[in-house]
This record gives sequence, C-alpha cells and structure tokens, in this order.
Amino acid sequence: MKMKWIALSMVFVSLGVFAQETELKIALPRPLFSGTPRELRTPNLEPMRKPGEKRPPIMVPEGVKNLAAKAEVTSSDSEPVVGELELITDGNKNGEEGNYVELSPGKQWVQIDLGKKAKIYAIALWHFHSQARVYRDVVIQTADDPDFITNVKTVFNNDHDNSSGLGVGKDRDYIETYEGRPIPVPGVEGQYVRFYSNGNTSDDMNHYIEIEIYGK
Ligand SMILES: [Ca+2]
Ligand SMILES: [Ca+2]
Repeated sequence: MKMKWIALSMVFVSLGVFAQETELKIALPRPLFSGTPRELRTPNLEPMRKPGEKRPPIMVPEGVKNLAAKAEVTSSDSEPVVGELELITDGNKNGEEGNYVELSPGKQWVQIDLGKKAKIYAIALWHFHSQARVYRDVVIQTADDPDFITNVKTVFNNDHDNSSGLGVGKDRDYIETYEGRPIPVPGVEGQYVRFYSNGNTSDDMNHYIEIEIYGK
C-alpha cells in the first residue's frame, strides 16, 4: 500500500500537481476615470463586473517574474506616430499623455523578445486608460523565432469574426481601465510574444502603455 502511494506521489510530482502556486500580484497605476463608461458600440463585449466585484485571481508557480521588464520591443510600425516603443516595457503604467506609444491605423503589432525561451504563465497589458474604450481584434501569440514561423501559439484572441485574418477568437472584447488586462497563460513556451490590435472604438489608432509577461 505504502509503495503504491509513493509511486502515485511521484507521478503527481512529475505532472506538477503538487507544484507550489501563488496568486500573481500586479501593481496597478492610478485610475483616470470612474463610474460607468458611456455605451460602447462593439459586438462581443464581455459582461460588466458588478460594482465591487474583483477579478478572479491568477495563480502562477512560485518564482515567476515579469520577463518583459526593459525587454526589447519591435513593431509592424517601426516609427510610431507618438512616443517610443521603449515606453511599452519601461515599467511606467500611468495613463496620462506622454506615457503611451501610438502606432499607425489599422492592424498593427508590437513584439517583445524575452531574450531566451521561457515558460509563460500570465500576461498583463495596458493599451490606454484615460478614457473607456475597446481595442479591436486583440490577438496575442508566442513563438520561438522573431518571424513567427516556429512553434506559434495563440494565447488570447478576441477577433470573433476573423477580420484580422489570424483565426476566429473565442475571447471577449473588454473595456480598457487602469487595471489593464491580466491574462492567464497555461505555461506556454516561447521566446517572442506578439500583440496585435486593429484600432479601437474611439479612433483607428493603436496604443500601448505597458506590457508585462510573467514567466520563468
Ligand atoms: Ca510604460
Ligand atoms: Ca474583428
């Protein structure tokens, strides 16, 4: 009987069932608006949280950290309209003017090189938060190479009608706030993480304030 338990425990350990998990703590910037946002005309919008309702926690293995801090950022728009790509990984999440990069209209992406292959457990993303708006066709993919040919995996996709051509996504549209968008990722391996968007409900431009990629 004892031997059976030892054998079973070894299986569990190898499966990571007993791995220590901890709640991911994400530092948030100052809110820039409060109350109910004006009606946003977008299909596929997720239901509003009730007042006071917290987001479900994201559980991650112990020792996970933000691998995107000060990491190199490239983009489909190498000469942003406003700001610099470095703003996306500089650690500043404040929503005021001067803290965001603005990319050209239509479908654009930014890409973060983690420096080496990593296991990713969560992503937090702030597009813009001085006004309630929804960014369209938010798609996040990981890959082993900067051209996104090898081991490409989609970890978030709210392009429900495939208008960006990356496949039909099952995630919902969401309203930008100071909380950004924390996204759980099931230990997906990759070195490069690419973030697509395709304009927003206020204009056709694409904005980023900060991206965090938690892994190890
Ligand atoms: Ca920033
Ligand atoms: Ca779409």
